[in-house]
Amino acid sequence: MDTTRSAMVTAAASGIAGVAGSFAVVGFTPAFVGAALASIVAKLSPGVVITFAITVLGDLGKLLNVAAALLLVAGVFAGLALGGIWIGRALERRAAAPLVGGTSVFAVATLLTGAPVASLGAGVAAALPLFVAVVRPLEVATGTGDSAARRRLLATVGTGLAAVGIGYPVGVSRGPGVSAEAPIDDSVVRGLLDDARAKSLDVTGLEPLVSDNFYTVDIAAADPTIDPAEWSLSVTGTVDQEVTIDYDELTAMESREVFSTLRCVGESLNGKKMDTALWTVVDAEPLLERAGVAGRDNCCVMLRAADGYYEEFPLAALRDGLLAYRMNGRPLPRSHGAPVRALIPGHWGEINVKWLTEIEVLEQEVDGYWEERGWHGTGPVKTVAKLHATERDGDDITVAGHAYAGTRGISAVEVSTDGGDSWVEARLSEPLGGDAADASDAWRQWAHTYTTPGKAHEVVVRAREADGTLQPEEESNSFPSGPSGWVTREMSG
Ligand SMILES: Nc1nc2c(c(=O)[nH]1)N[C@H]1C(S)=C(S)[C@@H](COP(=O)(O)O)O[C@H]1N2
Ligand SMILES: [Mo]
Repeated sequence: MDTTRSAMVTAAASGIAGVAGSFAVVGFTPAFVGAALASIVAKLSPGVVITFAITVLGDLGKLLNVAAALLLVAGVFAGLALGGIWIGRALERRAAAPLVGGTSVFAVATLLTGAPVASLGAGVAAALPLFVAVVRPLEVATGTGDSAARRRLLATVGTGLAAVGIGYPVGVSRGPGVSAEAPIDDSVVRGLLDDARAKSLDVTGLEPLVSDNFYTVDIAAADPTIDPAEWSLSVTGTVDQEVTIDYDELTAMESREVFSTLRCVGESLNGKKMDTALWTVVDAEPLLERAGVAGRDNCCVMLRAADGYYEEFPLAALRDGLLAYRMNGRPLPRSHGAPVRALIPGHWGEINVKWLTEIEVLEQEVDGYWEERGWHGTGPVKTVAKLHATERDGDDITVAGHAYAGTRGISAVEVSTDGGDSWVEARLSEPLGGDAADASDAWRQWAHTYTTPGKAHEVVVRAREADGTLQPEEESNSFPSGPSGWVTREMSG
């Protein structure tokens, strides 16, 4: 085999092994080269590209982002390996290939991730195929001429594949911990969750009042991993005195349970990025008081997070804000902002900052992460009634979904089965909460059963807020300030 081709194959094996080595050491965390590059690509992408990825591609966009980053980083590592091979040949020092290749992969990985230990995994793994190929004539490679070269190349590729075969499962085993499986020992929480289950309407395919599958939206490809013992939250900016509290102090504050719904400004009108959980929270206000912000009329605050995220919104909204550290009775999962996130009742998801580390009090408005990209998502949510489930029983058709109006509350959901000519009130789930939990920012379920008209027809759904206000009919896209309009669905007879 010609030496250029074998050098390329060796370099490719080295590149792939380097990625696998990084993954083996840290798993899918921000210190993994693939995740770091995916985040960098997403952060540098123009707003329109990101908006397209979110509103059109959804989860596929995220997958493509990570896949592209993996290819790119494996390619870069392969290029560095090739450089090592060439230098080795030029110097006629065979040991130079794994040394130069491995070291440069380590250096670039450290640059990308800022994590030298994880990058050591990348460097060492990338060096292995180079070592096999050029330094050590393995037993399998003893022999003469072409067949020896081919066998050596096989051993090289085998080394690369072995790195993936070992690195992948090892990295996966470093995934999120097992806290989500821990039993719920709080009987109040158990009672509230049981109550929510009992109040959930029984329609096939309708998600219960406490979501089984809570959506996630993240700017970074891999979520931060924060040890609660290392975490702290600071109130900074124009304050009388800066305040910093750690996890033990926060969880020792007076806490309560709230049912609260989150909805992403970037979702489609009848999309699936709206969910509800039972959160254990403390109020943000006592912290603001301690910082001397109580009497101030500062315009706004910037919330900052461990993933580099930042969102700015009115100080007034934070006065009603909550700091959540448990979700459905268990420690906040990593994917939802462990150990502590903000919940800002009635507002779009984006200012509900996860992995929260800093509250900066500002005197002037500035743009947050999404506003820099053209979105207007720092205000109250729009009212919506979604249609997600249909059930047929003989001539009976049941349609059902969730309705949410933030803290304005839902008083009714109205359904039309004739394209909007006539309307009837749907049945609503009992309000969540009661004495043991606040549910003033939680959705309701609705359902309506009717007899089929025997022909194709259009179902239309609309919500009324607690004060009777009807949600606007006019449709608008999610960009820039959230989807609005009445949800419609074509039904066969
Ligand atoms: N630190 C941080 N907080 C964040 C985000 C993020 O990317 N990083 N995404 C925001 C967006 S756009 C939404 S819609 C909500 C989603 O919260 P969830 O992932 O728990 O559903 O978190 C918000 N908080
Ligand atoms: Mo969002």
